[in-house]
Amino acid sequence: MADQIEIKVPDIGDFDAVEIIEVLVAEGDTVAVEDGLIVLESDKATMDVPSTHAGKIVSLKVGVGDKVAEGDVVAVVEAEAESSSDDTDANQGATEDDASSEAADESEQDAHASDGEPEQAADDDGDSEGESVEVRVPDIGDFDAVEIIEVLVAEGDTVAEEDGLVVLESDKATMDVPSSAAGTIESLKVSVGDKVAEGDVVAIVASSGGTKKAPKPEKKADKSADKKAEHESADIGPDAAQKAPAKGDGKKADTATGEEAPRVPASELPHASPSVRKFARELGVDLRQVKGSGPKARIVKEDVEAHVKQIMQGGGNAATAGSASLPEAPKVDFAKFGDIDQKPLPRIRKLSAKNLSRSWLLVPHVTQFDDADVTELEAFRQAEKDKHAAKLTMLPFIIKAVAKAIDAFPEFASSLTPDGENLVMKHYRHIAFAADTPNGLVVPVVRDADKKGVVQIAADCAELAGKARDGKLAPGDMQGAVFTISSLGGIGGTAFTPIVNTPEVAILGVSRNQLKPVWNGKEFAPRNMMPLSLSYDHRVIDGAAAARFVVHLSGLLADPRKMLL
Ligand code: CAO
Repeated sequence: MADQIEIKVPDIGDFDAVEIIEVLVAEGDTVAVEDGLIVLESDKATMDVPSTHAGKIVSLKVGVGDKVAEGDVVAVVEAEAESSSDDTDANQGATEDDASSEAADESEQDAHASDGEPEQAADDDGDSEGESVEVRVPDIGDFDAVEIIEVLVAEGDTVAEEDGLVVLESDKATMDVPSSAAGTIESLKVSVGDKVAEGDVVAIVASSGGTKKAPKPEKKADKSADKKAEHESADIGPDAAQKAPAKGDGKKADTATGEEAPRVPASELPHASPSVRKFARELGVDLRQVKGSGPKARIVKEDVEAHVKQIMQGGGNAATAGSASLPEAPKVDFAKFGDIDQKPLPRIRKLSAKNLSRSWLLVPHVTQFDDADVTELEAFRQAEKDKHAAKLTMLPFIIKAVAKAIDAFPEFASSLTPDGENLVMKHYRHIAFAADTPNGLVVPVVRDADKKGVVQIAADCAELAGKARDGKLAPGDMQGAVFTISSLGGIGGTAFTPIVNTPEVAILGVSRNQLKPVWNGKEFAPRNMMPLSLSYDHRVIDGAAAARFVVHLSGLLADPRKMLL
């Protein structure tokens, strides 16, 4: 029988409570030994946590925004026989606990062996302008003599603090060594293929000031205090704690707005270092479309740059062809005009900003407006709303009606293939709804809305909205939607133009109901009208189809009995 193995965060060195910035797999995926499961980012480095066993992910224990430390369980893998990367686990009967306690013992030894934080030439007060700063390999935990697989800078390059200088790869992880100072690379001390260990000098940076505080050796002597301090500093960041879908790059969990791109099994994930994946993410590049020129077809930074250049020159795929290069936003010194301050964007807002701009740039949007007469529906809702455990708002009725309307217009549950040649028709009816949270916009998904009654959908919405508010949505809660509803009806407004949540092809905006005089053939009668704003991808949906869809949907909302047919 297959063993269920817990994959835990290894000794990741001088880090405590590190944030997960990317989840590379989803439950049900098959992974090989060494396949990255998640990407961690501290203030010192970005690193992958790879699987120690090959097999199927039966349970994923973390999501984007979670903070994890050594020993935390990342996932449970139903292991294939002979799959462990751990030599000590040659005995197939060994339990994961055995394996991990051995690993923990080893880590412990390493931790002691590596006591003493690498010293850096920077001043602790951060005022180091004009100084030469030695950037050294930090405490990288359970690693010794790790190979440099990529050098990201050259002498003379200007770097910002935190820019990756080299990428290290051990049998357990790939990680960047970032610069601890902003400035110019005065001299580079390593090259690809070199093996380095903690404390080795990677480069000397002529600091332009603002050097990051170098950790003192004595800090390491009191590791608990050190970890506490780091924990505190980690907490300064946006406490998003919001699990986003594991998707995009390997269903990269890097969107908070729901679907970004079809999830990719871990086995098909592009081979790239964390820094390159981060770079690609920042540019909105799907690494699966980039050809790797590095060893074993690994994608290097230049490949991503070349890919972007090709697209900007009009050589992209159908989805991006014709894009012209965009003018850069001007840098304005607002302080010239008055008092200002600056605050970091929460992670979720940054992620949704990226997805929204990509969608807005790539999708030719049209918005179709209509008013649905919900007089009968609202009377029915009022009569029913206190009879059920979950709050019966308009939203569950709208979700049900949309699922039903899609049955009549199935292209509203389609996606354009990236080459623009085909439509993927989806035969399931998972409907997403935008939820406003203190950390930004998230888009949880009600599954199989066509097969559920409105009361059940209301219960699902209440549960998902609660999880969204508490930052507890699991990756799976935000994946797989075919259509999104953005309801601002509880807030107000008469109409708006929502942005399609690509790769979906349409989104329904709902505004606040209004009593309006409606001509019934004899007289104006007061009717409760719900404003609908349907934005759609005009590459996939024609204006006539959109108008028919909205009219059909309005008909369902006007006479809820039709939803039963
Ligand atoms: N007209 C009038 N009243 C409406 C309405 C409408 N179209 N839609 C909802 N309401 C009412 C509800 O019935 C409820 O009233 P009662 O308390 O008297 O029953 C009240 O407004 C508040 O509803 P709600 O917000 O608690 O529940 P909901 O099901 O309507 O919405 C959710 C849930 C999660 C969608 C909502 O809370 C939310 O986050 N909305 C914002 C979504 C958003 O930000 N969209 C923009 C995305 S960018 O395109």
